Amino acid sequence: MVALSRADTFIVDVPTIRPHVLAMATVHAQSMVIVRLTDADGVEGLGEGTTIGGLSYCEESPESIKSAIDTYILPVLETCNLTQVGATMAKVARCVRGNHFAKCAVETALLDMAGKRLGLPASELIGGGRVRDSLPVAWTLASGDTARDIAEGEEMLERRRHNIFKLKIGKRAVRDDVAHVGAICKALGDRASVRVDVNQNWSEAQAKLGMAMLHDVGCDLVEQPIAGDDIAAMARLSTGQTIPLMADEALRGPRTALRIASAGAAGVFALKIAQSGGLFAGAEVAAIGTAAGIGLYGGTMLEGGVGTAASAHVFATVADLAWGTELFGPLLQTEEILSEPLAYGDFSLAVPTGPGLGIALDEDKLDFFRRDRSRTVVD
Ligand code: MUC
Ligand code: MG
Repeated sequence: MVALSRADTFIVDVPTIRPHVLAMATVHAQSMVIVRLTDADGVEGLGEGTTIGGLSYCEESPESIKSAIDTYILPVLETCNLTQVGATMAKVARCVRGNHFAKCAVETALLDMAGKRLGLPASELIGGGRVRDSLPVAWTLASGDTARDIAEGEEMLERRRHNIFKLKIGKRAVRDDVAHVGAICKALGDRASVRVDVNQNWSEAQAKLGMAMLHDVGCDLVEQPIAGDDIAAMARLSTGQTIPLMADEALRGPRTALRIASAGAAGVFALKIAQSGGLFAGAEVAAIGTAAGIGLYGGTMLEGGVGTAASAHVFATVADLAWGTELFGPLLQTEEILSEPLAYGDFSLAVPTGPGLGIALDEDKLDFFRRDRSRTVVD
């Protein structure tokens, strides 16, 4: 039995390099819940729980993630043998319903510890193990301005950092949004794949029109055009349109994945570890998608370095990631809170190779961006 000896949770607010304009919120800073667990042998594990735009994306907020962990999950961990990650998370699941982001942060920390104990990367402890060392990475063009988005896309192509772009739409009239997407597709041409994310903001009728028009201007994929709980309408759009529909907010773990796959409600799955309820659950969603012939894409909640590394370890176990990933979260932030930043280049992210997550925190940066840090104001 290896017991928990110490647990710290912090909310860390790191500004973004520019406003990130989504249909439901404009992000100026990312608020990440960082979890650090230490066991009785002194082995340390890191996890992250991050959502987008307070409560505007889903039912969990940074504050609720921290409170669920502190108040309800840590007391369960105090009764567990932390070397048994599956058994520990099964006990957490019996005591805490929902709260997928909070559970994912804790499971991440446990897997980081397990990997360190065994001397293996976390990716070797998930599914069938690691099958790749690097992942293609998309960038989201979401400055809110077409000309600025084109300039940003050109710069990313020039630097060979990204050649897949996701545009955030759904705030304006459908025709205005399509004109914006069309201008970017025309400017970037064959050099890039352009996709959109509507973040559930269209009605079915708007989606029918929008998807047909987006196909005509050269857009490759439409993510969550309508409400994620309307699986019947997603199925109608998936069968009626040539452009593939990607499920994002609709996917909340293996059971929803099975329902969506059975209903033929999506051509592509956006895999998200936090939304799925953890790294193991994320891998199960991938397995269901693969079995159903659904294309896979590695999604993000705009996590920082810890959550991005955790996602990367899961996506590294997926044999066919036909649509790549969007693990660019740390690049959207002004500072990365890791002692050694994740390695991006040649349109890809290198999956860390060290034991566990293969990363470490920069303690000074963590201290600086912690929300609860007492700041001395000098006149
Ligand atoms: C989402 O809805 O997919 C992912 C990339 C991005 O820019 O926002 C996120 C959230
Ligand atoms: Mg999305």
